[in-house]
Amino acid sequence: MTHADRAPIGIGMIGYAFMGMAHSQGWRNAKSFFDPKLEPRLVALGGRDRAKAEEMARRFDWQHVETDWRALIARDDVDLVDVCTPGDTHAEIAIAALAAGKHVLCEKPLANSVDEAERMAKAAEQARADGVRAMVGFTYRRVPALALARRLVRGGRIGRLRHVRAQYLQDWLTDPDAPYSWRLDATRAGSGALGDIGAHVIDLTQFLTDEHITGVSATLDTFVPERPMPDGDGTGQVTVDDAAVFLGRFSGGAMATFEATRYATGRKNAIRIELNGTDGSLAFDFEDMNTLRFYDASTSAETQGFTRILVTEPTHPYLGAWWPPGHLLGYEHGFSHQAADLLTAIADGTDPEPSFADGLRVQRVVAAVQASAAAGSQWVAIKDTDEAKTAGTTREVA
Ligand code: SOE
Repeated sequence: MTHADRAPIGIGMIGYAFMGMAHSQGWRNAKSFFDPKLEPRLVALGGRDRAKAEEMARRFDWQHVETDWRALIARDDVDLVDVCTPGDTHAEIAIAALAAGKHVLCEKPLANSVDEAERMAKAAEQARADGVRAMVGFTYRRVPALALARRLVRGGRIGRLRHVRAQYLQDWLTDPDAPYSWRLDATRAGSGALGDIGAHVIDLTQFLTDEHITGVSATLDTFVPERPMPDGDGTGQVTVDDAAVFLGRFSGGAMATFEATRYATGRKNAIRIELNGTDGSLAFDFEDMNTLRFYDASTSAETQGFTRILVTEPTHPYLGAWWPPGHLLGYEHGFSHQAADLLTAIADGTDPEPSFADGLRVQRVVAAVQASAAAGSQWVAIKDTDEAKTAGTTREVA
């Protein structure tokens, strides 16, 4: 197809902070490097503060600004709504956009509760009948090394899964004087480290293994219960977890350990995943995100060891669109992969992943972790809608 053949698709994005910036770059680079069948047009940027929104629209080449998200959704030149707002607004905005016939990309976690996530997943299923698509933004699935890991697991290269070890470690709240923010307010964020970064490793491990977490035993903690307001006027009560640690079981029987914390002093954005199977292991660390370590137990003892795969070959997921081997990718590239895959799904009439149903599945695990922690780390089983449907039973606790 030539440039003239590219059908345009109008993007309207609500929110322009960290995620708004990452998504803006993602849409632009998806167009430039992946040349999708639908050409994203950055039509409208939504933000309540017009001056700030106008500044970000100028910097990231958005054509128009709306200060009311409802007006943005109502625009005839907006075909897809990209929700980059705090979690307490995801359900209202996404459901309204789907009802208006707009495709939706919603940042993670999908929602602040299972109830909200269920309503969103139902709205997405209803809109799907009209060809409207919805995706939730668990972008780490689209780190090439992790997409390669999934390919190896699905190819049977590590055999039957025995252990899943997953951590998401940050340290931006270690200082007790770090200021209060919406992320520390349960009414805005739903939960703390658990739903913000724990949600990533919950989704990632279910993606990598193609299995579901069927139960958890958890503990949560809030180390600093009160923090100075950013404007210096008083303090705010922290009403979310600072750290989550939990055990889990996967539907294929594997044992799992999870950790999500904002107090891992010195760890800035360390996502560490290790999968141990009967025939091998895979290990990944986001702080070395272009490599994947693979242990193949079928090789001779003489040469056995973890291989350090540099995931920059054109045959590796997504790499064909970027640079020659050895020229590394970064955090922001996952947002281009996410945008490109969503545009392709819409153009092809297929279901983008992760779906809102995948997002709901993560929300159920988050709720089970909270329920377990509130019940003295009691084991909490998790209803899995798919299995419940087929088995005709509901193994629901959370
Ligand atoms: C938290 O600090 C955060 O910004 C998460 O909200 C993002 O999802 C993660 O990608 C980086 O860290």
